[in-house]
Amino acid sequence: MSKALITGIAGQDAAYLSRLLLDKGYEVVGIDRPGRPGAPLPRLQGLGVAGDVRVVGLDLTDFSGLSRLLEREQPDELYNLAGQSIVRSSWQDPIQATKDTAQAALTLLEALRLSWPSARFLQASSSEMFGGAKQDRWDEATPFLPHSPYAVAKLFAHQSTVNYRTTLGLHASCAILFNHESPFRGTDFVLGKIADGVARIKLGQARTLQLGNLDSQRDWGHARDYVCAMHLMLQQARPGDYVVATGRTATVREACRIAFAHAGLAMDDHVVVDPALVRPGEVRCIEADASKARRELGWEPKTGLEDLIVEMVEAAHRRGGR
Ligand code: F7E
Repeated sequence: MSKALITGIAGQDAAYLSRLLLDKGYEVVGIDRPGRPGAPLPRLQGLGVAGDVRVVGLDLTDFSGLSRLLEREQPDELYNLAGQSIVRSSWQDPIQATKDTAQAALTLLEALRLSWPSARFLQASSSEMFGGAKQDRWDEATPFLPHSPYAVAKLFAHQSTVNYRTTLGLHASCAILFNHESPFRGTDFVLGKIADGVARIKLGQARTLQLGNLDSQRDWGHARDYVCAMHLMLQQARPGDYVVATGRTATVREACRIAFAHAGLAMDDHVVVDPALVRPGEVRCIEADASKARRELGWEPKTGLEDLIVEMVEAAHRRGGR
């Protein structure tokens, strides 16, 4: 039986990855923040796997704690999905964001190198690392130009992973993940906020939905599909870096129209632009090119934008708004 260690076990991606790996017969151990022993993990519960994942609490910058954990668990695969994920919040506490994302990844890599180098390592990198890249098509060769403390920290973790692979020979890979969502997404993210807002309007709990830049563009996929790419990456004989995206870019306005139309509502009657929500230094995403993942991994996203949004709106409606 293969064993996987997953950091950030409370998060959306860890829930889908746990489900995938358990279905494949893996033993799954999750790492949560310390000081939350026995705390409920609603996303694991939502996918029916809370009882099947063994959870340990550990600070990911605790080098000796991580080394002891690796020696004890001896995992075949280690997925680093931990870190603060709200880009805007990284401006409020850039030092903590850097510790959680950059220092934690380096500590994991160093503990792996010294204690259990045979494990295969996956770093969850982000398309935010491209930031202000001038190209219209973003792939693995596009130069990085990070725009936020979040993106700078992600880039440090990404380059450290590349470094441990190319210089020290670890089987270490980076999934350069574009936006990926699911019904587990909270209202800090635009699709989660739209799904929640539409459900609340439909249920008569609200009349308007305040949003920022409606012309902003993103490539949105389903988290359930993206964890399949992560798993496939660690099954390859040679490690590497892969863009994980659908290849379809849409505006926030388009996502909104799909969500409101599904609920039988007219977006223009309810959406209000709040200038305070418009981001300065917005990341511009024109087109993501995931052809390397399709070609080398045989990976294909199964869920399109419409189905993703419908799943999110229906889940928010069932929850009865938040
Ligand atoms: O913003 C615009 C906003 O907050 C998407 C994280 O998973 O993906 C995510 O980061 C777009 C932006 O995600 C609102 O300006 C308009 O253009 O859903 P988001 P994000 O910042 O792209 C990357 C790849 C990650 O790595 C991150 O961890 O939507 N937008 N109006 C809004 N965004 C929010 N949150 N709220 C609004 O009212």
